Amino acid sequence: LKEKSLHEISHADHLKKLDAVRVNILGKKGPLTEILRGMKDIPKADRPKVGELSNRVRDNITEAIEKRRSELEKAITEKKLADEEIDVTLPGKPVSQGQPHVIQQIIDNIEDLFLGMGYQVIQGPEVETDKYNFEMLNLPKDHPARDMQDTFYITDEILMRSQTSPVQARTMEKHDFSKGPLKMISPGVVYRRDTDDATHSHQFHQVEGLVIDKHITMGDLKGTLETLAKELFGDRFEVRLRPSYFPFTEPSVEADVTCFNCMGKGCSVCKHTGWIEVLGAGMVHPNVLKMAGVDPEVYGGFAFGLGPDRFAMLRYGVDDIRNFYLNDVRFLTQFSKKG
Ligand code: FA5
Repeated sequence: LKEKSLHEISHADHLKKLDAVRVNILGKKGPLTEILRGMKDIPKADRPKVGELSNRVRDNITEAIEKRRSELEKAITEKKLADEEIDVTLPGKPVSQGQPHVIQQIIDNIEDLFLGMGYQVIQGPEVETDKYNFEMLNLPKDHPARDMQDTFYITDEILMRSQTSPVQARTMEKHDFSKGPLKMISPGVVYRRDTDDATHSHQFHQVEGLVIDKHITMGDLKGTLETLAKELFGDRFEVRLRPSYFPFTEPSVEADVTCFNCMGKGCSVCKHTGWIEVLGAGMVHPNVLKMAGVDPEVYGGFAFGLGPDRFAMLRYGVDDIRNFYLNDVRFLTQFSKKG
């Protein structure tokens, strides 16, 4: 019996089979239990011998089963590990990486340039009050120039800012001029009830710039704008300043850049003018300084507000501003920082 059992145990090739063998030999109906049950029919004198022998056989078999069980379990674990093995020498799957939006790339570029010239970068709220968006910028209620920027109103007093210029007023108010001049830029999103077309969006970006100090001149403004144009467009495009009107600057100018699409010849993108307007600027109006608590007899400065969306169109030859807002990844990945 022992030999037969040990043979069956060593040939059990998986755990279920081993268990069946165990039940067959050691179970209630197994041969060993049968022998022990039949003890009463054996002569008394032989009983201890038979008992001892059958116990030994049972111990041997139990031991063999346990040994075989751990062998089988070990084999299972080894197979599992072999299946899960990772070949670290295989080439990895390429992971597609995200990147800043092309307009954010232009804004980052502008920030780097101005930080290098000692400007601070300041953020302002997109939900603004009428006071900062208009009144503090020399645009009292019912001023006709308010129509220049058709505005989304939330209540009579609260609106979606139509320009980044309110950040000028907020910053001037807080600035301590005894500690030095004020030089800041403020990038952000603005909103207007403009009808969307190739160069207009109802939601777009602006970067405001402001410098207040003693003895600032129009020459400082011109030099700053030329540095900016060179940084962003290189020497490929011409920049022209033309007289304009903003209630918060006097005198005021607008800067145009050669239309990238027709290089000045005239096309539908530039409405046949040969130029694309990219920014408004001027010398800060004395009323604006006064309202912010700055003495216009002592201090003066320049301000500008540029449209990075238009800058991106010019730099990359994109003929419709709406492409920036459709968020088609095939369009956006063309402007990878690496490429
Ligand atoms: C202003 O918003 C003034 N706050 C700029 C300014 C600041 C002047 C400081 C003087 C001193 P304007 O409405 O022209 O000006 O807009 C400025 C720039 O924003 C434009 O030159 C253009 O580049 C961009 N822009 C204006 N409207 C849109 C639009 N609907 N979609 C895309 N870009 C626009």
